Amino acid sequence: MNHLITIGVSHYCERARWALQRAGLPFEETAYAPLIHLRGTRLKGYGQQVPILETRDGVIEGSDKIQAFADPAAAGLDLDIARSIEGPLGGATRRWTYGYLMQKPASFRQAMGLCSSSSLGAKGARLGAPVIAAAIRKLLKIDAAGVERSRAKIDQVFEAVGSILKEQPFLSGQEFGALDLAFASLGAPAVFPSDYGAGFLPPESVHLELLPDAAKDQVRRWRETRAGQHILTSYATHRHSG
Ligand SMILES: N[C@@H](CCC(=O)N[C@@H](CS)C(=O)NCC(=O)O)C(=O)O
Repeated sequence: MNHLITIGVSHYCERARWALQRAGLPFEETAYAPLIHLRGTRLKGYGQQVPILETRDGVIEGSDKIQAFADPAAAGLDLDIARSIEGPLGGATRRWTYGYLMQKPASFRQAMGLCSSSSLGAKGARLGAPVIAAAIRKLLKIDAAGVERSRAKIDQVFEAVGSILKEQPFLSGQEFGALDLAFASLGAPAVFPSDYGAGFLPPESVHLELLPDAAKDQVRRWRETRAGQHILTSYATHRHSG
C-alpha cells in the first residue's frame, strides 16, 4: 500500500492527496504537525519537506513529483504559468495564511490540531502551538512586509491565471487537468474552498472564521476574481475524496 507522509493542512500535501485520490491510487496517510513532521521525514532518512510518498518501488518526494506519479500528464508542465504556480504561488499563499492565522492564537492552535492523523499528535500540536508558531515565523520569515509581498504575489498570479481563463475554460485547455489541480490546491489558502483536504480533514474544518476580519475581506475579494472562482468551482466539481 502506498504511504503518504504529510503535514495535514499543507496545501502542497493537499495537491498530492488530491492527485492520488483522483487517479484512484489507494494510500494510507500519516500526518504530522510542522516540526513534529521531522519524525516522518528526516528521521527516516528522507529530505525535510512533505509531502513524501512511499511506494512499493521507491520513495517520491515533492508534490510535483507525486502528482506526476499519479497523473503522467502532470510531468514536465513547462509553461510560464506552471512555474509561477509551483514556487511563487505556493510560497505566497502559505506565508499569507500563516501570517494571519498567527494573529489569532486560538485559530493557529486549532489549525495545528488538524495537522496530525493521531489524536495524541493533535493534542501535542495544540499544546506546542506557540513553539511551532515561533519556528514557522523564523523559517518562513513571516513579518508584515513579507505577508504584504505575498498578498501582492497572489494578486499577480491570480491576474495571470484570470487572463488565461478568459480565453479557455481550464488552465489545461478544454478540460480540467493537471494544471488546474495544481493551481486549485496551491491557491486554495487564498479562497478557503469547502472540501479542502477531503478524505483527511473533517468537512468544513478549514473555514473563514479562523481568520481575522481584515483577512476575511481579502479572501472575499479573491473569491470574486476569475481565478478565485476557478478554484472554488474546481473544488465543487472535481474534488472528491474517492
Ligand atoms: N516544492 C515542495 C514544497 C514542499 C513544502 O514546502 N512543504 C512544506 C509543507 S507546506 C514543509 O514540508 N514544510 C516543513 C519544513 O520545511 O520543514 C513540494 O512541492 O512538495
